Amino acid sequence: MRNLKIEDVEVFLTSPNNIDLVVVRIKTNKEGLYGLGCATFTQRIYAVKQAIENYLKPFLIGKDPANIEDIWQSANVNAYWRNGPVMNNALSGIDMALWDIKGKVADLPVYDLLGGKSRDGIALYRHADGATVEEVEESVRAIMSEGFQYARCQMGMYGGAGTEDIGLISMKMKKAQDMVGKRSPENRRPGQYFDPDAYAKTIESLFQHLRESLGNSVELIHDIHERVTPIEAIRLAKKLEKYDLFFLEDPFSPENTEWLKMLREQVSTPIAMGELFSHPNDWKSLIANQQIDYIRAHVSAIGGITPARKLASFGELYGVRTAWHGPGDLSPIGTAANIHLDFTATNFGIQEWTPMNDALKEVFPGGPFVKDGYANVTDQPGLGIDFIEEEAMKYPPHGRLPEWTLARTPDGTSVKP
Ligand code: GCO
Ligand code: MG
Repeated sequence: MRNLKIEDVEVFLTSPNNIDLVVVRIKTNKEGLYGLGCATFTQRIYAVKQAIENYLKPFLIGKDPANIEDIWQSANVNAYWRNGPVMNNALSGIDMALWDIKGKVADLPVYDLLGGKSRDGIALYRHADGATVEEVEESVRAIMSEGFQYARCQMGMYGGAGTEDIGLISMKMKKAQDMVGKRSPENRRPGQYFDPDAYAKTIESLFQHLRESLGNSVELIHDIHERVTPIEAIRLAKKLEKYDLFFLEDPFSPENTEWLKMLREQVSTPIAMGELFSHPNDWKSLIANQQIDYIRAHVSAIGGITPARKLASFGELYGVRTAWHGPGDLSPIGTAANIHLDFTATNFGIQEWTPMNDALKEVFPGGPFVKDGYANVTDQPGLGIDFIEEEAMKYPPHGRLPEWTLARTPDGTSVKP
């Protein structure tokens, strides 16, 4: 479309599912033509909002929204220092909104712009959790009864920490917390305590129980979430190998990926990593050296659809499949972007799925829907999802720091969450 210009860039903070989300809306000079993007870095929402309003908005006003690649590249480098989750999320809000606009102009869904559908539905995995092996089994069975064939299984959440409600799933797991508490010195400082050694010793019993009770009727996933030392992660991976996991996620932190070489020499369980990645150097050598099997990048944290489709193609060359991050701290616009990418990438692996509550559906009508364990999208142009500002305003952001990220071991040491 000729003579199209970006006229306004707006940022909205909202929390319909009790988790702070960041939404970007780009308006054009054509009446009613706008695009939507997800810029959710839930732990730093105000930083992302400021980055967009103070730096990206003035850079974008008056530009032609058709030039997505040029806008992405120039906005990425015009601060000279680049990458990082704040700036990447800000850029993602813009990038997704521009793809949305392009789809609306072309009257085509984004998956068509990206090459068309490679499959008929997007296989999803859901989260199962519980305080005991029986509770986790029950949680997996509930997921299976809804038609899902893949379940990520934790016991007492990450590292067995247990949690009241971290916003991702709600469970009463005070028991586990209290047990760790008994092993701490007096006057322990605030935080979410967990015991990495106890976790490493007990988690095998969960998968033994699940395979005994469920057989091979479901694919099982586990997220170590960087909660143990690297060598303990290797020991853990070896113990879990016989349970045929679909993948084991984040055995190491991004700072410790050198250990993957040692892990790969000893265990053939597929490895998934990447939700914390925000710089191309985080994934380049891991993919080129076949050290991971699934790339878990959080699409908005790497800068949006533009870099994500390149990352997917890069993985294709090396047999690495996609498993885009899909937690609760992602707006349904981000979920829609994931699903459009999933439809097109030939090396799609699996998609993490967090169910939406009614409030989310009212704020973000349209978008992906689920049937029998598979996600799909309508053939509406663009990302196919809308944003109702008046509904969003009913759910102001909390703006507080989540408590679960203050992870501590029994002696009080602060560790990676
Ligand atoms: C996952 C993740 C998330 C993160 C969360 C951080 O695999 O789904 O580990 O649950 O912990 O997105 O804010
Ligand atoms: Mg994870």
